[in-house]
Amino acid sequence: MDRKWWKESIVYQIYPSSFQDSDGDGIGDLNGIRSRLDYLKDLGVNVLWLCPIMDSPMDDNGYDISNYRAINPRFGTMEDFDALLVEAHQRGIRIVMDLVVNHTSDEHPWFIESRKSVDNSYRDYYIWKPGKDGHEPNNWGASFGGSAWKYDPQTDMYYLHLFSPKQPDLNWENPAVREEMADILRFWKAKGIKGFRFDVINVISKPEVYEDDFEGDGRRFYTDGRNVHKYLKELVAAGGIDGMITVGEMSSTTLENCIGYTAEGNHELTMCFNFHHLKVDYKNGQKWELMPPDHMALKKLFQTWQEGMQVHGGWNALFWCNHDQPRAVSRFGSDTTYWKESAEMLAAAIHFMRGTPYIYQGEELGMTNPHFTSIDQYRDVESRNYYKILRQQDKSEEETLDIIAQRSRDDSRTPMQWNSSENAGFTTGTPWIGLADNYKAINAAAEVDDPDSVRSFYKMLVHLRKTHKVISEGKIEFLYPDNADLLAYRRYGAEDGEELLVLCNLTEHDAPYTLPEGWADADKLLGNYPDRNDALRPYECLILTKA
Ligand code: TEU
Repeated sequence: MDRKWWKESIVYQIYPSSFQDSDGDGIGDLNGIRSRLDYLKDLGVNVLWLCPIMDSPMDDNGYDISNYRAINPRFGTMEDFDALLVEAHQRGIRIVMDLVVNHTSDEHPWFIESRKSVDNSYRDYYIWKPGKDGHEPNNWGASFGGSAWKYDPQTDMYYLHLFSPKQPDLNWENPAVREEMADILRFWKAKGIKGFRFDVINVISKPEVYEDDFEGDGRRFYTDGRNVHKYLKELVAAGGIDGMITVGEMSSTTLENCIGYTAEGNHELTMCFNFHHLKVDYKNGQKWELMPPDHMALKKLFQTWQEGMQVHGGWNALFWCNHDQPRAVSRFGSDTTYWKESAEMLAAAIHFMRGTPYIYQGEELGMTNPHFTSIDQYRDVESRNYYKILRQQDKSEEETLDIIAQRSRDDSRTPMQWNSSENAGFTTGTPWIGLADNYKAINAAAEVDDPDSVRSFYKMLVHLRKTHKVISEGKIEFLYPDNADLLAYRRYGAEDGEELLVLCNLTEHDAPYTLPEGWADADKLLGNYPDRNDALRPYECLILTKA
């Protein structure tokens, strides 16, 4: 069985602005991360994914890059980065860089040149179109609200921006753009980077014709676009990164494309994020319309993607949370009565699946949404835009803030909770964003030495992945398809012959079940309740093992 190192790895995602501040300016930085490497080594993770640290005006918190070969001074210097890399490697930890290739900042020199004139040598680095009847070139919408086009008076034309107007989309049909990106990969590979996370990589290939979309916001025309696989193969080869850990963020993608992106013989990426399972609480498929998570839809999506990728040699990134998502325990579990049980059940539910698990900073502590009560507490461009949009839709202040509190990307961007001291030990200054209201109870100091803490449960999950090959190498089969409360699957078929049965109660009430034949005498490998019970208790996970 193939033993690619990233199949046995656990990736820890760091949002640098909120992880650890070392110089008291209220913003997390590289030296702060370096000071916490022993905490990460103790957790057992062996890969760190750093959200963007390259130079940026921070309109979208670093996903608007103005210099791909310089460190953003707010996070430190290139020397600080080199020191972090050395000390991480000394601990057997590899660093993965977040690379934003679909767009740049509008303050990048390429765009500053491009907008100067229609015959500028950088004009075709971006996507410029004339208006139509005095309006935008088409009716596409931007992810953060409004039109996907911004008018630029300098040349009386519009440029495309799928995200904020300060994030102009690059023109990947231009070979010069593709070579620029390959050279950036070569630069960071030479620095000692061991992998890359590619931001919205599946929208880089745009259509030949930019037609109106009367069925949606235009994404169907550029998602998994006509040349995306060709460009990815070319980028990986020219960047010299084949065989590194490379993970693509795939917005609104399909199983078929993700098999194409990650099947080893395709020499594209090693794994990818898809987000379908994180939309089961989107009413009418809309992020800003609330509904409780649809557990049956969640089960079916996990089964479809896990079993589908397995058949064709694809590889999943396994995650509940990242810097764009609310905290999982608040969203799919319980912030209150069953906080610990639900945090642990959610972790077990994905860590025993087929793929590479990702732990988002603070997830291992059971960090929750911050429960902000005013729009002034939010920093995210998307959240602040949608506050205005929702209020314009005549939603009350209270209803609007309730929606924002449950959906904002800032929910996962509040400072890491290290201890119960002021600002949770994150900074000695004023934090750039407020803390969650429960940091005095939920923090690393309270959990590191507690064998029954959420963090200790995560530490055990990491250990089991390294010691039970069936987890990283085995096949997967989902069970109880008609039981909406029970997420259950079997792992089997690895060289060591071990079989696992993973049972998770997704609800806050008891979930009766009957063990499959042949499992009555199986041993308990892990659980989040101290004993056994006929029915699964609220948010109970139970993992059984047999040879
Ligand atoms: O996210 C792309 C993306 O799909 C999300 O931003 C999503 O559209 C948004 O959260 C609405 O729900 C990537 C990065 O992860 C994100 O932080 C950036 O803002 C975005 O790309 C633009 O670079």
